[in-house]
Amino acid sequence: MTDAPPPEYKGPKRVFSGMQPTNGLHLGNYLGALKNWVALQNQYDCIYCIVDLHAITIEPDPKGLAGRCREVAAAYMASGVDPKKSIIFVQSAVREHSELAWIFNCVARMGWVERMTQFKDKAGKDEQRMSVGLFDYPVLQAADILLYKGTHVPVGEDQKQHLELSRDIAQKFNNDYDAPAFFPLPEPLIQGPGARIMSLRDGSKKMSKSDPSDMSRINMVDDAETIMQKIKKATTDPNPLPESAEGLKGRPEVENLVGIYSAASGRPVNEVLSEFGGKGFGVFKPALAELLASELGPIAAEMRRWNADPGALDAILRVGAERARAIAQPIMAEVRKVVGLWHA
Ligand code: AQP
Repeated sequence: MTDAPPPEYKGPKRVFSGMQPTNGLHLGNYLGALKNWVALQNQYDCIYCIVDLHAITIEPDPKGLAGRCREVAAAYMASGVDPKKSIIFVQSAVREHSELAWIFNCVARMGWVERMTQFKDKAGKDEQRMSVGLFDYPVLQAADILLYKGTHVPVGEDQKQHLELSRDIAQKFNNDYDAPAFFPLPEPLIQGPGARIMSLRDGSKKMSKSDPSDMSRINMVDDAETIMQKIKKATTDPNPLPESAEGLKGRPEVENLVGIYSAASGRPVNEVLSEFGGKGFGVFKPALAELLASELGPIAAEMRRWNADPGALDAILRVGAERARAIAQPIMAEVRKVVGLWHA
């Protein structure tokens, strides 16, 4: 006898994703996530969160945290996330995220969470000195998504393993509580050459906010001159660009720059190489820097405009939180019943 497949989730399709308000956002955040978020708004109901509870897993920043949340909201909107179409809000404004995370802590297994490579990467040799919150980060992430019964999650490739954990948690919750298809199994939406943008200094490391070297990343607010300097100094090799994608194998830094060009221009890698193949970096790097400056320049200007008006940002985030609560609270009430928690 074979097991019957689990029943299908029949609820509405809903996109959920978020970013941490830690340091400034960079090109990886933009090409890997934000640019796709904007495109998805016309296809789905989208909820875009600023995950401040995640940000406190590394170090406290009580004076700067609220300001950083505003900056991330400004980056979302400057990139084209439209608060009339999508819900934009700050995670801690909806208390149910923490409540569902606790319930999921009791569903997730230690072995599952211990396998998460991002914790190992972030903790390095200092695992024992990391916060329990950093270890538990992917469980809170599962709660973020499933609190809204999110079905689709646009993220960069680095988040793929966390998404698989969210699916495992949803499945085990549905099984343990005999609540077939209560939670959907959220699908990652990981798209195109922007899904994995690497450090400009080391093609084996992802571009990251926490890299100590600012030369390793393009920040969304960098001006044209800074972008040019960083791209010119980006690690490459002495050979010209290859004529096709095959020739990028074993050249991770070159592959990264070509991938960035492709993601920013919307042109496939082979098309980029048919223009630049056989040419040296003296030609390609300035063209790439100009392309990035023309894409990021207007976004940075719009971010500055939003950042100068914190009252307007707060108003949008307040409305976003109300809309988010209106979805989350009834789902959390159902969860409490399913789990059998006291609700007299
Ligand atoms: N290098 C990247 N390439 C493609 N996508 C990326 N993302 C992050 N880095 C890259 C995507 O951006 C979204 C938000 O990420 P986050 O701010 O929540 O945290 P993160 O992934 O931890 O980003 P960083 O820059 O690496 O921050 P630190 O250094 O603080 O850990 C996610 O969708 C992610 O996939």
